[in-house]
Amino acid sequence: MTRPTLFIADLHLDPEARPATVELFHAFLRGPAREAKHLYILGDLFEVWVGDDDDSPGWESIFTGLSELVAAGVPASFISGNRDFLAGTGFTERSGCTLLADPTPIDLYGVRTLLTHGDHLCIDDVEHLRFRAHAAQPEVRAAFLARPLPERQAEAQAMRQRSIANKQNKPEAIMDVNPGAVQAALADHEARLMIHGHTHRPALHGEPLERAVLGDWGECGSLLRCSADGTLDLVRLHPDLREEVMASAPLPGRAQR
Ligand SMILES: [Mn+2]
Repeated sequence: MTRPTLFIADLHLDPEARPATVELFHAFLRGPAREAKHLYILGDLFEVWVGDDDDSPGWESIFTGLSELVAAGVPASFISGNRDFLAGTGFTERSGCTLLADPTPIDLYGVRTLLTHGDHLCIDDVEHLRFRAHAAQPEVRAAFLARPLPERQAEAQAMRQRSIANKQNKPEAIMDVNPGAVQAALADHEARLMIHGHTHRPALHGEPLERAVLGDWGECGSLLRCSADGTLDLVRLHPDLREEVMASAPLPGRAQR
């Protein structure tokens, strides 16, 4: 029997501030993730990632957990988010994950599906996109990575404070994906379905299903499971690993085989 494919995003792992979420992630990696055909992590795995040389205590166990999953025969792929876009080859070597471009189309049991973190679809948030474009420049990245680790950590901390303050002044709609940007991305990649995170608004949109949005992790986890028979389940993962199905939909227009 073909195994299900799992998608997660926005864990915002922070071993110091939120150890319980890290514990739940470990339990997930040792438990439900082991049944998967493939695990896709669609960005913001870390609350913040300031460079692959970050050896803060706590990260290592997360890398070990991921590499144990991969060693057990479950490939894991990672698309970086706006919190961990500096994850590079050091991250992939330490975790065993494959790094994918944002966006990346995949064949999901016969359905062409576009995977993305999702923040590039929030085109109404001009300020955020300006920052992303700036930070994506190779020379800007190199200059930031050349600074001492403690300095980068302090800068990231300051940016987070500013971002929290900023969000309070932004209308809700600005921070959601733009429907036109979603349609354009689907058309560009000739995809039927999109799966993304970032907005922390877990839902299955469209009939037939067109867009699946992953939830963020806190006390509970959130995952999207696509079974080989073509059913997508949006699942809340409780701390005791109990799974609560929040929404279900069939894969859209699956090619007959
Ligand atoms: Mn994000």
